[in-house]
Amino acid sequence: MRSVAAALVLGAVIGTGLAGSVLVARAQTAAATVSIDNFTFNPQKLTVKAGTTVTWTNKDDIPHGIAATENAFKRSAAMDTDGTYSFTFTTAGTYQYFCYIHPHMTGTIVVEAATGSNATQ
Ligand SMILES: [Cu+2]
Repeated sequence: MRSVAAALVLGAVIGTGLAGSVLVARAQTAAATVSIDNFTFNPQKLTVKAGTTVTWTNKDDIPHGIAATENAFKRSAAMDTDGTYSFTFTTAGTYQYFCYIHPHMTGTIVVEAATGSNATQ
């Protein structure tokens, strides 16, 4: 009887763990990318839902770095060729950013509030 009870407890723990993993995986599926090519952010303006992780990739042969106007989000380290920087936007709003090495390079991330429709997109 003890072993049956232990198995039931173990099953419940495993089941709970799996459910937790699925929830975590779903929460992390929202992702978007911005490439940096020829001193230009592409797309220059990106609209995402709150909770989306945006990843910038430097496709140029010279370093670039991401910094938000008024430090609205954490700045990147300098990215060499094929270097990446990711930030997860959890708060709705419009985020202007620029390359702190070449400040004439600018871009915008628009973060919309996450809604129920987010689940089906
Ligand atoms: Cu740059």
